[in-house]
Amino acid sequence: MKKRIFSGIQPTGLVHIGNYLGAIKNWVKLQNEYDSIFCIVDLHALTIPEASQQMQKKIFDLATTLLAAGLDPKKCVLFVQSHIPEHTELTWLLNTVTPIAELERMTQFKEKAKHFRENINMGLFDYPVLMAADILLYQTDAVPVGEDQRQHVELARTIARKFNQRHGQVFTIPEALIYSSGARIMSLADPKKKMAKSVPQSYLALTDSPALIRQKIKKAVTDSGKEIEYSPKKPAIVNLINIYAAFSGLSADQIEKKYQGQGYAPFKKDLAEIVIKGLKLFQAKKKTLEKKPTYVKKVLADGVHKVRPLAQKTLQQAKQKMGLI
Ligand code: AQP
Repeated sequence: MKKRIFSGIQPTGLVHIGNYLGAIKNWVKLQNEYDSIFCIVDLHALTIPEASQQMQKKIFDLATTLLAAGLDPKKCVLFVQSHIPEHTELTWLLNTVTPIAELERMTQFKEKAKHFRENINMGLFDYPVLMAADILLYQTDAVPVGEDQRQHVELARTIARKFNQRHGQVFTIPEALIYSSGARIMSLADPKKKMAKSVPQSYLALTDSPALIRQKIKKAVTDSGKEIEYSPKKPAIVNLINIYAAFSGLSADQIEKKYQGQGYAPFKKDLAEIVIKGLKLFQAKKKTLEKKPTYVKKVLADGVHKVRPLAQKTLQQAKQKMGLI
């Protein structure tokens, strides 16, 4: 029997190359080996102010992005989180075994609470428990994510263990599946922070035009000096080399050699062209899919049809163990 993977992505804005290299690119490969379930996590998105504006448009846009990037409905399942109500019901059950102290330690909560100071809502705090419910409902073996989500997957493991110990065995303990290449793509404006959808100057979107990609890469911050060096002293250049490596297939070492003694300008110029070329096919496929809303909606509806019985089965088991039925 194939092992199962589950992963999600929020319909919160333009998908960027961090999302692609850290998660989606791996999903496309893994769907050939694993029983694969991917989810557009609209309920998670609601924790951010204004997320509900044009939500249906954002969901459709994300679905076309994922399909154009290579998710194949014949090989994997894609669905929208809120279309399977078992996610929210299990969240409540899991809340009762989740220590508040664990949630208070979550880096993402601390960062988002700082960023959205006027909207530190309960959903933002409970975000990791909803994510645990997403993962545990499908008896997931592995969760392919970027490095920023490692802590949340760890918490899902803790919650599953606590539930199984207190109420009896129900949940598979999932593992994070994080690949070193592309796991943490940093902001183009500040290499100490991750590339993030909520910070427009930080990212290269998968849908950016060639002109915009050239402009953004030209403006991307660099470090002092002018050598192309893969060194901890040069975090901005390391980030650009990582992007170059991911799109070209060359190693950091090969890239360093190629640009020895040349300075930042020719390196950045080539990087822009490599990214433009790397996104060309994706962008054409996405345009075609945008003209097929009926097909895209059917893919999402079929996804619900395929996996809801699994979610219902796990929720029933959890409720039985907790004495609710
Ligand atoms: N910079 C990144 N490098 C590598 N992987 C990343 N991921 C996100 N940012 C990077 C991975 O992308 C997947 C989907 O992310 P998401 O949209 O569900 O979560 P997110 O972390 O909230 O996305 P953003 O872009 O960073 O948005 P905001 O601005 O809201 O924080 C996940 O697997 C994630 O690891």
